[in-house]
Amino acid sequence: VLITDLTIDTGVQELLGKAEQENIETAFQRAKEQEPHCKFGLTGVCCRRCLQGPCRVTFNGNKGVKRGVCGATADQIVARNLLSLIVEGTTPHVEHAREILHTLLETAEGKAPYEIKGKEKLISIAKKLGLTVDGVEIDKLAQEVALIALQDFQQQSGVSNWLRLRAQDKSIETWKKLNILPSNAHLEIANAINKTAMGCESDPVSLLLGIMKMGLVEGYDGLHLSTDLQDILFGTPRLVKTQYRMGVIKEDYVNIAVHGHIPMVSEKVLEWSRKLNNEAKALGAKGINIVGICCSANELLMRQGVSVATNYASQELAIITGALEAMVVDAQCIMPGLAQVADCYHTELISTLPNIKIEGASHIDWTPEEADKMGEEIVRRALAHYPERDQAKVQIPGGTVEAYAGFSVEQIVELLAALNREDPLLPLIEAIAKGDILGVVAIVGCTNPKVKQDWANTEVAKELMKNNVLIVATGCSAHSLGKNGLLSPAGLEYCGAKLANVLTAIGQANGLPALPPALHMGSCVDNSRIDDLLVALADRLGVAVRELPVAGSSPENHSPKALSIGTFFIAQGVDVHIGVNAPITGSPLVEQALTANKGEFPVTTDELFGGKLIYEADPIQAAQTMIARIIQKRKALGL
Ligand code: BF8
Ligand code: SF4
Repeated sequence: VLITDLTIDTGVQELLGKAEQENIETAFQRAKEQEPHCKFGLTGVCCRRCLQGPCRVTFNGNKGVKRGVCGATADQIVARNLLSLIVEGTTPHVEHAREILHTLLETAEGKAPYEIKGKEKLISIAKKLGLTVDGVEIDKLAQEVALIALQDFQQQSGVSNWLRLRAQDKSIETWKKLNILPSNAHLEIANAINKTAMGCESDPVSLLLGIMKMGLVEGYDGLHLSTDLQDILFGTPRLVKTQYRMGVIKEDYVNIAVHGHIPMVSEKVLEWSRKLNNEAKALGAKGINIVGICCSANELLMRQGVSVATNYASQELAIITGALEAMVVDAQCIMPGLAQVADCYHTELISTLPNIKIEGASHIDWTPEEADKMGEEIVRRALAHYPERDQAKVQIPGGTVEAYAGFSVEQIVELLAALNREDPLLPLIEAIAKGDILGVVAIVGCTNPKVKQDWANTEVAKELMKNNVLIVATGCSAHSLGKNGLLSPAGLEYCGAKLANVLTAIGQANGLPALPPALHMGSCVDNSRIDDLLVALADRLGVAVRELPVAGSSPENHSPKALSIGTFFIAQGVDVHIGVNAPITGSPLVEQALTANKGEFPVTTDELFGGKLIYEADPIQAAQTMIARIIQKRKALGL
């Protein structure tokens, strides 16, 4: 295999060459070793739910065994497996939300060394929750908000508070009719696992509705709750400029990479790196340099302007630069293979969450109360490793790319207010109505070693921009765009003239050369921000979210989280494209229900919710399919 077929990131290509020379294995090679993939697994018809199996049933609809030992059919097995996968996507985000909830609560009660930086967000959320705000101290208010959030993990009936806070009334009506309104995130997760257990639910339609319900748990008590409480604790992101690519790792600094998702960990590491910066100078370095990987990168980038080394598929390669003193990880998307790579260098791999230990890593516990102790210990260990760095092994690919980020909804509205102070959303709506902006597509999700890294993400984005579609981005896809100049005003060269004019006008009204063609809205939990933007636009227009000319796209999805997030958006009536197929094609029923492709199965998510799943590996075709749907939705709106 040619290295240039694995990734379009030239820095990663260079490091893959170094890995080969040093005989170090990475995910890119291991992905090839797994080929060809088992068709039963790929199509979702392998069941391991009990010890009478594992059972594999036919995946081509005619030949082979039609039922498992218990009598389960392909439709039943695929639907059950998909619900399991969606639960595994949702649960890490719900855990993430629970961790931030407890941190906020302990901070409000004076037990944890964090500070409530997002006072405005706190007040606006408290008001929306119906709390008395006037004359109430900030800590008291934060405690009240956190306790209302806690009910979403405790109440045995009623509807999730965060869903009622953030969802459009029109959507709530739809979900109520289908009886899929969730109450308590933990209860819904337990309920879904119970459904999928051997000998429990086998009605594929009910399982599919369970999938949609899990999408709502993901959306409100995963994504929205995490973002809202993080903004309260760490502040709402504002426009920042930063740098992308491996070149952000600096040879003459003590380098610490933060990788994972939980900003309570990465913010503390950053804080202590600033406090102990002079100690690095005493060692002969110029200072301490924090770089980000995956969504920890997004969190620190959005709020602190920290630069981004790389995204998911190439996380191991950051260590292969030989210049990382430590890599700090917390949860989600942490490859176990990192430990093996770190072993070849002086880099210390450090895990932090009490419930998530990594074989071969050292561990320093993060708890809200002990967060400072953790931050200081991590930075001190990195300092201690600096003299151990083997200069002969250091190779940092040169070059960085400028990027803008920090586009929270609050920031977008503020930028638009420069054009219309009384009605900031109006200029955006007018641009959409005139067709200067054809529609909005969110490019979200991962990179996946099965796909040439960053290629599909950037190709989909470029094809859409060319057709005057405004791009918003999150997750590792946003990193793909950042590495390739699409988060910078320089990327306007890829836009259609109409879109470029709009972005230039908004930028210049704010003293910038232009806005970039893709607006970076944050981490994967920050897909909530995209949802907030859609709800704000729909409310302003007096329509339902499902009527908006918008879509979501995850061209290089790998994580079940991308699927649970996608489910959330389909439930709102937004089409979702994936470039790597989900294991559903073994069941015509499940496939038809989600993709609305013609078949005998009568009920589709498109009919029930207004959104469907689009599977398309070819990026240009995917963009065209989304554009066709956007045009269809525009016409229905009379545009
Ligand atoms: O939550 S985009 S590879 S890091 S799953 Fe993972 Fe996918 Fe990256 Fe962030 Ni999101
Ligand atoms: Fe086989 Fe049924 Fe057991 Fe699945 S639940 S492994 S299909 S017997």
